[in-house]
Amino acid sequence: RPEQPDVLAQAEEFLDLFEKEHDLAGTLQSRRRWIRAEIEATGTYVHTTAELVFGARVAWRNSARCIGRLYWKSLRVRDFRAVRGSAAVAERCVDHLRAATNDGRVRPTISVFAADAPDRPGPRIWNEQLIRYAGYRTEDGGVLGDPRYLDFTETVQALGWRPPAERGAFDVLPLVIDSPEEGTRWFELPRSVVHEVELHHPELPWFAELGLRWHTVPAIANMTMVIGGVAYSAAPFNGWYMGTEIGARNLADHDRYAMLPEVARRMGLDTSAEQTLWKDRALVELNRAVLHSFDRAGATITDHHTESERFLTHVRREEKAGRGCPADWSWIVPPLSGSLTPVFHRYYDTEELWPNFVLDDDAAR
Ligand code: HEM
Ligand code: NRG
Repeated sequence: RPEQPDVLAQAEEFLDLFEKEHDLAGTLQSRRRWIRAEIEATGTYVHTTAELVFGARVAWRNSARCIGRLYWKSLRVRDFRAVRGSAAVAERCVDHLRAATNDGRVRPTISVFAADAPDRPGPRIWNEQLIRYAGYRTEDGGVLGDPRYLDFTETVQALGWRPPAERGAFDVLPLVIDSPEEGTRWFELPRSVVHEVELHHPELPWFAELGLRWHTVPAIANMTMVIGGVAYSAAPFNGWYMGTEIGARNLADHDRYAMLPEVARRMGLDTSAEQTLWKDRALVELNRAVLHSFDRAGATITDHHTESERFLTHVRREEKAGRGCPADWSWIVPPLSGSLTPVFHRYYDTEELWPNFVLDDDAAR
């Protein structure tokens, strides 16, 4: 097996880290021998529960694009490594949403399904996130719903999913799960686990008439978690939203819901020239509506100022612990009022550390 030395080297490196951060220096000799033998026999090895929990938390800690890492130690890890069939995975994902949503008081959570083994790949979740909205091409050449999921919506329809009789801008897509045992199947999410917030504005009464809404929980489902050379290809995780993700990107980007022209028109802004800054003004009100509505609904959300301060607290804590904190400036700086947040005014380590999350395509490391 050509991948063996690589797995072994990565396992050793992970055990080093585990020992170091648990004050166990040099005490895991028998565990190391065991892992070596297991890799020789099977090409891979099975993490202990403690290794899995630590590994998942550190994978979050090492996610250079994530501004929300201050609470990495409190990640809840659900161990479903014995689960590999498509239907069983879907059932646990539904459960994940229920537990993580917690009636709106969101809890950072990861569910870990069967890992890839040399002769037996683990299950895969095709959805980018557990909750996403369908996008449909309309007869007039426009799009209804989220344009980002036009292709995915077509794919699930080809698999047999049927959109609601009356299509809307926020139709929740089904889960699509692929496993070697059961193949590719789709599963409708029960409405009861899809917590959503209807958007309104603290001062602009017409805002609610736009009919905008968003789901409370962002749960990334298509990344592979790599711990000590073991690839967990299905390991959906969630935290809570930073408001700008919804207000400055999902609802504002011209290739997403593109709401700025409509918001500006309703605000009565002069849209005849860029230099009136009508886009900027509409963007602020859209973001205020997101934060205000989530708050009113008792749904966890943070603003970009608070989350930026927290992130720098995290960086300082990591330095105190004798660690660097890899961060990707272009992802960390919020897409609204960047220079008003302290994360804008500095540079970061860029070294890639493991464990980590990778997008499926480059999961090989
Ligand atoms: C990316 C915030 C929790 C892992 C991001 C981004 C934000 C963010 C704003 C950038 C997203 C974008 O621009 O599209 C938060 C907040 C959290 C949180 C506020 C609250 C607790 C978590 C958790 C994990 C995680 C629990 C994993 C266990 C990641 C990863 C990315 C990311 C891997 C990069 C995703 C990609 O490459 O597309 N996060 N996050 N985050 N976060 Fe977090
Ligand atoms: N921007 C994406 C979500 C990416 C991850 N963001 C988080 N992750 N907050 C969107 O849906 O808008 N998290 O695990 O909390």
